[in-house]
Amino acid sequence: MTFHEMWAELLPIGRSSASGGYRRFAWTAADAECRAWFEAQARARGLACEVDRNGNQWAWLGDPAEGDAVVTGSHLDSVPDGGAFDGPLGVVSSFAALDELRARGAEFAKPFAIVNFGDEEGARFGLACVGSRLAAGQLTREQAHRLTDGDGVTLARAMEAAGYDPDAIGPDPERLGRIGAFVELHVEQGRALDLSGDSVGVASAIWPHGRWRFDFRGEANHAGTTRLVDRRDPMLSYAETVLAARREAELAGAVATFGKIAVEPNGVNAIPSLVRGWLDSRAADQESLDTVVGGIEKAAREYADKHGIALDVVRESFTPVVEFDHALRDELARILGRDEDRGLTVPVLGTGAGHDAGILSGSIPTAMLFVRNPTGVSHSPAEYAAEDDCLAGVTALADVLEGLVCR
Ligand code: HGY
Ligand code: MN
Ligand code: MN
Repeated sequence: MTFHEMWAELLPIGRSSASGGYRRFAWTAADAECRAWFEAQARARGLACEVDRNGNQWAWLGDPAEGDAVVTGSHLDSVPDGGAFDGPLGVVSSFAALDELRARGAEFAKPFAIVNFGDEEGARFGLACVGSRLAAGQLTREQAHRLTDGDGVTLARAMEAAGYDPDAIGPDPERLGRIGAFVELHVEQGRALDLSGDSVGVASAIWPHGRWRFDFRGEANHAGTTRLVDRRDPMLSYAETVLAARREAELAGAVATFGKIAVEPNGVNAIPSLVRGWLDSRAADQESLDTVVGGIEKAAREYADKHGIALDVVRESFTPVVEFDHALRDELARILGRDEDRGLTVPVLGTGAGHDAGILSGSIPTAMLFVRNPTGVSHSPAEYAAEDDCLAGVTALADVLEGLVCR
């Protein structure tokens, strides 16, 4: 099956006809369909399929027990109304790159695998990269069991309902110890490659990033009869905090986003009793991120006091800065830039987006390839990459894998 055919087969799964975006959330029917697709692709290529204790899917060529394996892959889940490329491009390209290697007659000197990490986006349970975090020991079973979706369903119950054992989840050092290199191909979530005029780039680093929950508690009351001076309206403090987030981020050259909100009782004619807003913030370095989030929290407390509002701020997740393995990064750049007389032509870029490769970088050597995104738009139905660039990405991934696995 060609790249194009694989892409077409995956395209309808979990797509909302209303928005045109994807709703492939962890442990839902759409997720199960994606997983079935992955398994079918693996089996069609004679790969041995296994699901690890954390629900990540692996497709093996060769015996993993030999060690020093070369692994590639990404994720198939999405954010709410996400695009088609974030995640799936890496998985489809991995199968296509394997096909290209076989067509080249490549001889695999090491075990090789393609992986689909579970719940990368954290769209349902609020924490990103759950599958890789569990494997790397960066999230405990107890913490994972406590994660709850918007309907009050725990991650443990959701896993169980999908046919997986939530009591089996936990660190997987032995599995990770067998991997010599993990390479994740991903659509770029920015315009650096578009601006440099390149189809493919290599990742240097991931900005430190995290998610914080701000609970503003006031007093529910009648929207028509409560005098303005008598109100304790948490929406006001929340709104002022959103503006403060923008200001603080601008000052530090960082980003800060309130992209999700829950309001109680959520009635048009009721002053809210609770406004819960989730902040996502990222910066080039830890110090800037601390400054931004500290500044936002300080402003939020002032606004809350002004309106008689109680405020709780909880850090729900945090991922420190990731510097991808320098030797592997340089090897990728060397492989991809090898046939020119003009020096290194492959751009090496940092990103503000999180990835499983970033989580795993604390345990094993990891690297990433980015494919040009002409608009830079991501986490939106408008996310796009041209087919020519996707195919250039497949060739680049095949070149890299050939360099790593065939020697
Ligand atoms: O949110 C992120 O950066 C990632 O795409 N999970
Ligand atoms: Mn994403
Ligand atoms: Mn992704």
